[in-house]
Amino acid sequence: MKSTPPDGPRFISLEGLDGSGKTTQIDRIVDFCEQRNPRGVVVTREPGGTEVGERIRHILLEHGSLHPQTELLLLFAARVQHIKAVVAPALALGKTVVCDRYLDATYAYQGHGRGLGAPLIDGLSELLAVPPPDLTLFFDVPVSVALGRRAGRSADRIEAEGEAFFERVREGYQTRVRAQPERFVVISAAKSLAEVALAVDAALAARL
Ligand code: T5A
Repeated sequence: MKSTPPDGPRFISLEGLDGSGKTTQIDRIVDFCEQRNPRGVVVTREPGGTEVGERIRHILLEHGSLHPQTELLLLFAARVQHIKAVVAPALALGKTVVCDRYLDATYAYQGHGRGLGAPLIDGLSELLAVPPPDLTLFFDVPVSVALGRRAGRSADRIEAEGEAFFERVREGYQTRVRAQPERFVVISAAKSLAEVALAVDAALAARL
């Protein structure tokens, strides 16, 4: 292949509360990345991104009871398959990978939201050699805004959690940002669609 991949970040994750608006911006992000990388862009998501991962996603999001540790291990099972089958091969080919949710969601939702703590997630990530993303766009919104955007839509098992759970999740994300500020760009996502789009453009122009 003659084209050269860009030097900048190629493994990009999008994070935020359910209803933060990250998925709404994904096409814009992908367009931007496609212009930067002649080798192409793979768009994917977690949990999911592979056939088995999508089946695990269904178990995770359908209603019913799951112990928090079971939830965590299912997420990692889906993640390992996703890394081995999708993320690592795409990066090896010089492509950019845009992933709707990844490892930071586990720290935020399972570590903080469910109260499992970070050391267990650190340990599993190290044991399974989970690669960190190069760049993470965190779409930050107050919980009330996220809940308002989801109003009228049926909630899955995780979305059915109460406000206090999502406050902990948001704190979890903010803790991750404070710990690794160089990897994150925080987008103030409570603004209008047009303003958020401009913030996304500025973040990508500065970092890619
Ligand atoms: N999970 C995932 C874990 O618990 N641990 C993990 O490790 C991982 C990887 C995934 C669930 O799995 C959990 C977290 C999640 O609960 P999902 O369906 O993929 O489930 O959930 P989300 O990725 O959160 O998808 P959502 O659609 O719920 O949220 P988004 O992507 O943040 O929001 P979006 O873009 O769909 O927008 C929501 C609504 O708001 C409007 C949109 O039009 C849409 O109607 N909107 C705006 N309105 C006004 N102003 C703006 N700026 C707006 N932006 C969007």
